[in-house]
Amino acid sequence: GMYFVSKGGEVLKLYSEVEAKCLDCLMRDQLRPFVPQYNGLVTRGEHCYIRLEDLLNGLRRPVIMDCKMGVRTFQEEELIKARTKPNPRSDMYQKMVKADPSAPTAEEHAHKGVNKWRYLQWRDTTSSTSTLGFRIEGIMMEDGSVQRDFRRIHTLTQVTEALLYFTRRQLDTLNAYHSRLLDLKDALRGSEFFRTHEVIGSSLLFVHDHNKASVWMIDFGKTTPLPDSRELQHVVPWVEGNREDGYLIGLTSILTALSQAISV
Ligand code: 4IP
Ligand code: MN
Repeated sequence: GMYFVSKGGEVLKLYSEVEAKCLDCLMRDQLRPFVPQYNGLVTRGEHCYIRLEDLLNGLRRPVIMDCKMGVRTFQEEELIKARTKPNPRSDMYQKMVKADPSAPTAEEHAHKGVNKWRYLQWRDTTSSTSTLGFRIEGIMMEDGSVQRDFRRIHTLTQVTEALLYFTRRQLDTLNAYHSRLLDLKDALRGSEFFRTHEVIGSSLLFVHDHNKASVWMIDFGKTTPLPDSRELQHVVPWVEGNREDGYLIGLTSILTALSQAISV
């Protein structure tokens, strides 16, 4: 997403009604300690922004990893749109061809376009999203360089290797992440927000420097409340209509990979 850092230890993110509603809820939920502090809205020029705590504040040469959670990153409505009013996108077609020229179907090649659902699903199935319930979207190292090639990872062993690389095998850091995620798992279990929301396209942001490591839940632009007081389990496979997101499948995968990294 689009962020920029403003003065006073805050980050401004372009306003989304869906995300602002989630953050409002989250500030009153058990998950609050795992979400950046939300300070309301601000207008700058012609745009409205969400004001968030800058999670990098006070860190020296931080290292950052973004894990996109869940067994799918598209909303069910995207699938319905693809059927009822298809809108092949050329930007997504270009991104797909760049990664794998043989990925588009003959029809997609002919139109030089792919529907958003199809593009997002392709990303999900060519990464660990569909199988492990999360994927590493990117890692930023101390020098500010960003590495995005982890998106093609498929196996838990590869995830473990990525975690060892990301933490430079520092046991303190790995242990801190592991215990933070166990706390998160507990909080999710008791969270009203989590029970009643479909969490799609949200990330866990891993941040550490030489003496501190923490994990935060971010990005709620596609996280929506369920209708008719329905609730999700977050651990069962998705089939169209059940709206399950597989968030806890992903969290369990990361915890397993962390345990493996710690015992190397
Ligand atoms: C992006 O694809 C990401 O999936 C974005 O998700 C998604 O935004 C973009 O859709 C899509 O083009 P790549 O990462 O492969 O470039 P995120 O913002 O979570 O990174 P949304 O939030 O809409 O799914 P468009 O429609 O914004 O282009
Ligand atoms: Mn994101």
